Amino acid sequence: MNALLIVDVQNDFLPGGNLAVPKGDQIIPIINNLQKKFQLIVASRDWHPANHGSFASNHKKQKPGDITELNGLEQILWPDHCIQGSPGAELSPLLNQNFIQRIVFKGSNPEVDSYSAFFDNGHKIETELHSYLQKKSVKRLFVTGLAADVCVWFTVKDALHLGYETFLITDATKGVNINPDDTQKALDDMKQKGAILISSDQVEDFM
Ligand code: VGL
Ligand code: ZN
Repeated sequence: MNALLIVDVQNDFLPGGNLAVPKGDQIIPIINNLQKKFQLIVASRDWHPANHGSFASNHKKQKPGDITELNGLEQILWPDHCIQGSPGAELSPLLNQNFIQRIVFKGSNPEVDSYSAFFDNGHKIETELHSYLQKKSVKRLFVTGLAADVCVWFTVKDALHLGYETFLITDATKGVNINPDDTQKALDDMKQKGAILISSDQVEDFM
């Protein structure tokens, strides 16, 4: 079975949001179009409590972009984003949600960040994504969404570890680029680790 995974296409990651990915909105029509080609579509949502340890606002004298340590893990501090129940945490109203069979929430533990849709950053707690995909006999995972150099990157790395044939759809993702070349580095790393980078018009060739 093939599955389409839509990572964190939430208002806070889109232009106008608190942690906007430049041009992040441009991927939405591409994802909506891709959905027509899949029988199984799953999505993730970043879902933080207001006291989340990844927010600069919860650390004294720190600002977004600063690097700190959170329970032994290096942590970039972010602006407040995707606070549970807030409009910024909603999936974009422009994203077609009618065919999404399962939504995985991540980042609820204030003590640890959770970039990947599969595991927290300490690889201690697993979301239900892997067991769900296993139940559906998914072998090939096609990854889209935001941000290419953060949550999409970590999700792809975990998908490869877990043994999925993992495709990154390059025109259906965009990076936040805290440093200008972050997205290129993330794409190179995914490819080096075994992900297959394709454009949305190539998807059928790999199904
Ligand atoms: C994300 C930064 C912080 C993402 C989530 O979805 O890429 N980035 N939390
Ligand atoms: Zn987050």
